[in-house]
Amino acid sequence: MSKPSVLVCRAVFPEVVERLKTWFEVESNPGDRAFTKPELIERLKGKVGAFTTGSVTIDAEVLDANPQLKVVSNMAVGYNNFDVPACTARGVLCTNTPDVLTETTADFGFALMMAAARRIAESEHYLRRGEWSKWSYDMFVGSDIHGATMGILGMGRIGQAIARRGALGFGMKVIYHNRSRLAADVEAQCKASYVDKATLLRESDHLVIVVPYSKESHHAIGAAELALMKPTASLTNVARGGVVDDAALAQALESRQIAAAALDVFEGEPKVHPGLLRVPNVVLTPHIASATVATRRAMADLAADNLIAALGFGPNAGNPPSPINPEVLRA
Ligand code: 8YV
Repeated sequence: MSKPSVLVCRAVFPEVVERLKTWFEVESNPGDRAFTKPELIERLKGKVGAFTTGSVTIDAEVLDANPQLKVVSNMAVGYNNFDVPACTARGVLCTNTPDVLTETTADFGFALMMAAARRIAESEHYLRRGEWSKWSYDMFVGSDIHGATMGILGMGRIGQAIARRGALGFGMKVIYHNRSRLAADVEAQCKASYVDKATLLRESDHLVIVVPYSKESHHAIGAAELALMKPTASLTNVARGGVVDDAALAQALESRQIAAAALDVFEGEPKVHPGLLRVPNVVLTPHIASATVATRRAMADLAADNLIAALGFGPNAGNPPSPINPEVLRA
C-alpha cells in the first residue's frame, strides 16, 4: 500500500524529515523562503497533511483548493497563521507546539527587556562606530531592572514564566493584565497581581507583551496606550507583530514618549517599519525568541508527533499530543 503524502512547508531538521518518511511520502520546500499562496495551493495537491511554521497561512482559499487535506501541524505555539474556524468547518485538524518553548522564549523576552532598559544594543553600536573616547556620568544611563515594576500583557504560559524570572530572580514587582484573571494559586506562584489595562500601562517600568495575536488583540498597544506609559518606561514585544502598532511605537520612541523598546516580532515581518530602523532606542531581533538548538528541535519533534498521530500512525495513533481544535477528532 502506498504511503500518504505530506508537505513540509519550510525547511526543517533533516532527522525530523527522515522520521516523517517512515510513515509518509514527504515533499519538502527546497528553498529558504515561504511558498507564495499559489505555490502553496499547488504543492498541497494530493497531500493529506502539512507541516507548517508561523509564516505559512492556511485559510479557506487554501483549504477549498485542497479538500483532501486532513491535518495542519504548526511548528509554533502561536497559530494566528491558521484560520481555525475554517479548518474546523472542513474537518481539518490543527495542532501546535505549546510548552516545549515556554522557558526558552521567556529567557529571550527577559533578555530583550534587559537589553532595552540598559541600552545594550545602542551602546554596542556606539562602541563599534568608534565613538567611545571618554567617560561621562550620563553615558548610556538606563533604568534598573531589579526592584522595578514589570507589567505583563497576556499571562499565559510564557507570561507566567517571565513573571517568575522577574519576581523570583530580580526582586521585581509584577503586575499583569489578561483576558481573564489567573487562579489565586497561579498568581501566588509567579507573585503577580492582576490590574486593569490602564493601570498596567501607567505603572509599568518595563512592559512585556506576550498576548497571542487575534482580531481582539490587534493594535492592543497603539498611540493612546503608549501615551499612558511613563517616559522612562521600556516596552518589549515577543508575542506577534500586529499586537503593537509599529508606526505609533516608532513615533513614541522618536519623541521619547517612552524611553526604549525591544522587538522580536513585527507587523509584516520580515519587513520592519522604517521608523523603527531609524530610531536608536529600540533593540530589534528577527523573531528568534524560541531559537535555541534544543528548543527548535523539540518544537519540530512535537510538530512531527502531531502530524504522525493525527494521520493515524505511530504510538499515539489517533491521539495527537496538542490539538487546537480537538472537536475535529471527535466528529
Ligand atoms: C516560531 C513562534 O519560531 O512559537 C511561536 O509562536 O513565534 C516562534 O517560536 C515561529 O513562529 C516559527 O514557526
